[in-house]
Amino acid sequence: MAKGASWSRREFVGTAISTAAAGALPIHSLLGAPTGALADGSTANWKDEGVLFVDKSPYAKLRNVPVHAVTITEGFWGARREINVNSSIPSMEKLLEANGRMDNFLRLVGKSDAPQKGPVYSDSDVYKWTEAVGFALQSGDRPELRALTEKIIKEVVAVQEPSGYLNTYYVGDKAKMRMEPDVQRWGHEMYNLGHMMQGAIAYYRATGDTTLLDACRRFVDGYLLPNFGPGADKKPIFSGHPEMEMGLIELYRTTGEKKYLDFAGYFLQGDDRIKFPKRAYVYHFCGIPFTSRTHLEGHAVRAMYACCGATDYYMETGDTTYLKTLNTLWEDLVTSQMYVTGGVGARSDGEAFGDSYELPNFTAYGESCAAIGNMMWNWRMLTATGEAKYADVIERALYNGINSGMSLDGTLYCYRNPLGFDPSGGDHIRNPWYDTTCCPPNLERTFASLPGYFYSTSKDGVYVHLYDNSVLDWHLEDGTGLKITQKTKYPWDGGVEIGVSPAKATDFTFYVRIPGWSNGTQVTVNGKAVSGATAGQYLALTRKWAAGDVVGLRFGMAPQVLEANRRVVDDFGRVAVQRGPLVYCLEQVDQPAGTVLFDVALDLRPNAPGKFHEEMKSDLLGGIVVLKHVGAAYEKPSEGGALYKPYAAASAAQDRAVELTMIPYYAWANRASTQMQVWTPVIRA
Ligand code: FUB
Ligand code: ZN
Repeated sequence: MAKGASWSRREFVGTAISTAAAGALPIHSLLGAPTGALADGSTANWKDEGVLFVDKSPYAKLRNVPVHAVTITEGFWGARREINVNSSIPSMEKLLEANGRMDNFLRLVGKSDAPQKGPVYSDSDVYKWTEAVGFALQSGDRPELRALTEKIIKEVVAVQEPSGYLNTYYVGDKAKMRMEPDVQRWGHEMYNLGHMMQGAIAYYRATGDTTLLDACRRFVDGYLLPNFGPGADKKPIFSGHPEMEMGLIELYRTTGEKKYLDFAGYFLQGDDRIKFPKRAYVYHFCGIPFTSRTHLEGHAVRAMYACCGATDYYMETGDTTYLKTLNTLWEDLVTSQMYVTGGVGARSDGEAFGDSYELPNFTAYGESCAAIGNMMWNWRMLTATGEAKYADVIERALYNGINSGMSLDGTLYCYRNPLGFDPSGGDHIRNPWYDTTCCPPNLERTFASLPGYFYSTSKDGVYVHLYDNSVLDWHLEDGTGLKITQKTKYPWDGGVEIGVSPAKATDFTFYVRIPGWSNGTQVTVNGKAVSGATAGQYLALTRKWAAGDVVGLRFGMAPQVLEANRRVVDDFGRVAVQRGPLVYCLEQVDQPAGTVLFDVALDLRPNAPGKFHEEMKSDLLGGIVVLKHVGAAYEKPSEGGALYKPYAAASAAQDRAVELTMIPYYAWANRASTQMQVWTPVIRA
């Protein structure tokens, strides 16, 4: 099996170098198939593969549109993406270097003396960063960034052993631990490889370069498949941290090699030759049949990534037991496990889902990676079914619980994304680096891939899921060229003008997403009103579309006050405010002097002075709409008061009016470290 386990360092370095030379060979030299050729004989068009390549997936209702086909121009996401590619991605590369992530590779080929640094999953940081670059380059070449990434990829593949094994942690003395049951459980070997595949595929789809992809295939074909799997002559695997499943299925889609799909199915099924305590199957969210699950539990990122892999598996196999389980888990998500921000994973302890309705605010974990996993899963469910409810979750997570994860200047990151915060506890919520730095490059790959989430095509037309200034330059599934242009100030304003221009007049359906939060939506086609817009559905506009057609959308953006299910005890007696897709919060720094944030309430009594007054502040937090609200502050501050006292009904006389200012949640913690809350007490009557 892993011969490298017993090699001396000298032998190891020598063979690693020869493997590096092999890594430069085109894929056919190693695997007997011409570069870009799929197993079914067709030729891969790597440039035109989307975030997911589902064009041949029999049970995917929608196809992805390649990232390069959508150009997001200036506006909300345009600004975020500029910062991502100009600041976040380059600064993260420097941090990866500075924190030894590349030395971990270089040491193994004698190019660095630095000791191993970082946790067992440190290689994945480099792969996620590579994936971010891959997506960024899909939007247009950046020669310097490409050259740097090529160099990094070469440094990575240089350490691959002849067996195909590639991991910088289980080397030297630790090599003998490879794939031991406890290492499978905690060692992240499969997790690292899953991220390597995703990074390799994104980079391949940007450049056609298969160097990293070849290395992934060598790992799977040379090391894993001959030794591990369901057969009696093979050892069992426990994936430990789901991730590998979706990596393998994308590898299947990229190469057409069914063995990768089958291997993913094996992971999703679990292997009962491995016996761990019951809690392991909860925490790791793998190891037992995925289809036996009825509840989201355990480590949130693991659960979300497992759901991604399972949805991918359903799209390839049509196995309805998977779909049934996915539907059950999704209902669990949206009825009792998801924050209003789209964040998931309530507990810090175990970075885990809590019990149903356990959604604390101040102690919320809401890891950025988990919100990203939520978006990725819902993207797969949307792709499988074409149902708008999944796009609603994507938008909620993206604008709020994901977008909060990166500072406005793109250099600081949240690991936790709580919905209430008091800095007096000493918690630094945004940091440039974490030793477990899973979230920063995850955020970077997400923002870099964003153009790929705007549209999908179907047999009968095209779907628009997200709104922002952008140009789609693509085609219908019958090959007819299609240009779609969006002009909007979304999410600040609910108007969107969409130019729809097929290369020739063509009958098709343009599915326009009417967000679940919207009400009173008005839709026009070439100035004529169209009825039928229903919140939380796609409006099907079927006609002969011709160059110059224009769809007008106007979503009501009046702020909405939300209350949580009463079972969410932490939100009881409190409300949250949402405007369009954005959830709002209060930060202490915006409130009038002398007002203590944790002693205020929103005043929603029928005769209260005013509900919410909107003000565009171009010079604040990158340009935001703030909401002003005349609320109430308790005359007697609660701090220092009795912990318990006889109950007395609240009376207006105990309060004084105070003008409160709310900002979008994603923008919190970008100024001084200050108190924050999303769910605020309310005076109702
Ligand atoms: O275990 C790898 C990553 O580190 C997980 O996905 C995150 O939750 C963090 O624990
Ligand atoms: Zn993370």
